[in-house]
Amino acid sequence: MNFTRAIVRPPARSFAAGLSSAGEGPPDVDRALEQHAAYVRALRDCGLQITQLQPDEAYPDGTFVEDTAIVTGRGAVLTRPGAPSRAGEVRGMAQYVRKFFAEPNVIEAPGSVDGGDICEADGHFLIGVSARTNLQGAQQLSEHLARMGYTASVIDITANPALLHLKSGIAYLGDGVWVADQAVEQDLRSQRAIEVRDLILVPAAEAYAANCVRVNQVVFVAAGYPQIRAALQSRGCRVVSLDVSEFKKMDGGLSCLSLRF
Ligand code: CIR
Repeated sequence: MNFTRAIVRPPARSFAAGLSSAGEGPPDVDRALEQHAAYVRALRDCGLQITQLQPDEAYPDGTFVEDTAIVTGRGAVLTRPGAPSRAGEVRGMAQYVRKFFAEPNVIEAPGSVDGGDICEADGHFLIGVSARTNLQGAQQLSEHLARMGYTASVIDITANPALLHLKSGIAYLGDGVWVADQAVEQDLRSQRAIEVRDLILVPAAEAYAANCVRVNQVVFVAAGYPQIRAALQSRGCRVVSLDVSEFKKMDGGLSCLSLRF
């Protein structure tokens, strides 16, 4: 898929009050803003037009915009995030999603979905059932996607608490190429509806780097993970390394910082 647009929201001054299990201490907000600006520049360098929302002090996790909507080539779904402190983020995002997608579908209670649990691979959507995305949410999302002509299947990651979201542990790079954490490798390989032609297994020491993102002709990878970088380059990928250390402190990564479509 060729992306032409992205929606982003820089972190608010309240960023450090967001949810985190990383145990790495509070993020430096000024540094996070610089890292976010570099991320946005990298998206622009890929030819994307950027819609940049204002930081919102009321939502310290609001910079992780990916969790609030699923945007596809055929329509959008506004999510219902699984963390109560993040529920209100969707309202702020909805008006922007509606600028680009007429009548987005919505996830309703008791369903919950975080966009970080959704991974698209050539028209098939893997839906992670996690501490944030429940079965009812996965079911509702599957039905919305089916009406758009997509297929979907579920991967249950609840037995892997180290993975906040499905995409904390996998990334699809196109052409049957996957990056995966060992914890989800077998689940991924057992999926019938996807092609796993090449799987880059992420070493435990570089687990965070599993959350990489293909943006048109390049792959964004977190800086500081040389094995993943080398594995991608050896396959001919053009890698863009981005320092997201301050977002890692808040359990976030490269994919969660934008909605790409
Ligand atoms: C949270 O716990 O919701 C945020 N601190 C991090 C969300 C990261 N989102 C993502 O990976 N899609």
